[in-house]
Amino acid sequence: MLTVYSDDHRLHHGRCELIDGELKPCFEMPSRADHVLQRVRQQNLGEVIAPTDFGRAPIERIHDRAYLEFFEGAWARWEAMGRPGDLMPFTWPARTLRGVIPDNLHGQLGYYSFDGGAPITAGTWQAAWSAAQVALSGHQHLAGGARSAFALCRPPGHHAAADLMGGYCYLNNVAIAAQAFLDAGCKRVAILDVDYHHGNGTQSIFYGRDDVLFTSIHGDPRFEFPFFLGYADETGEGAGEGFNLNLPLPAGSAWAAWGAALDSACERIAAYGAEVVLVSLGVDTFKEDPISQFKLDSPDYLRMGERIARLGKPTLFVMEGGYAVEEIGINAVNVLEGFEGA
Ligand code: OKP
Ligand code: ZN
Repeated sequence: MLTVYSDDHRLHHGRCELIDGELKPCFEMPSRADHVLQRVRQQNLGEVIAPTDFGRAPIERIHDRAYLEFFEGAWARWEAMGRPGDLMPFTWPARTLRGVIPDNLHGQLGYYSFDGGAPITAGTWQAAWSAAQVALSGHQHLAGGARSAFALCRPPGHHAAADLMGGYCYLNNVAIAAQAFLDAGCKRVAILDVDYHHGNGTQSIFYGRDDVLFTSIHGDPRFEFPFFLGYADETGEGAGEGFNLNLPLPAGSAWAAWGAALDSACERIAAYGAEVVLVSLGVDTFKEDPISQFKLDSPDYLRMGERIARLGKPTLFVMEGGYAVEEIGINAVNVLEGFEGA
């Protein structure tokens, strides 16, 4: 399987995040991608190539233009203010407040974010841009006839909505790639989000549409981030009614429950008649993940890949979360090897 990877991910290195009442080093760190790449090479998964740059147009198919302009220019504005730290939001237009776009940088950052978990650093825009190009290059490879590809994206993307960053995400890599498939002539695209966290951004982008089926297995939002989306009763709206499937699971879920949910998601994808499957591949379902509460073990990821392969569809894997840095490579590449071995 081909891997698409860009060193630009290193340009994004947030200093800290607020967790348990303390500022701690960001869990979403550059070494994550390094470990995955190292494992890809160690296992001889296949060729590793740099992305092609497809420019801004395919990103604008998903993201709001003003949001992109804000994100691209935010660091320069922050730097001009001479502040030492990363740019992080702290006020959001929650209930009782107005969804206006203020002039102030922090006001705008609050408008364009949903949490304080997506710091902007000097290289964040470039890193996020390149991650989107990595996903688009994965699409290009499948469009050329390949059965599968691995887009080793960092930063991740599935929490990012059309005009919102949050949850370590800025540009929705998997959504951008899904739209590229549609724009190239596909009629039915399925997204299978196996990250521990619900892909609220991806769901919101396609919620009113029937050309993308979104399916997700994740920690029940009643107890887990992102808390405010990802419930089982969210089934789509308008033309998209019936084209959104959330499978929330309780804390502590291991392969027995998780694998059964995967069967359900795969059955839905097969019934949909998807022409292509995009997997939002987070491996923060791992039992040792420092911020998650599922109990998958490394061999379970082989089974995950095998089950996905049994769909018999062209498949693009897009990297999302996974914070047990030492094992992230083994677990992510196990999915890919399970897929290839099936
Ligand atoms: C991203 B992905 C607040 C952070 C709250 C955010 C988790 C984001 C997970 N400092 N936690 O889905 O793996
Ligand atoms: Zn996650």
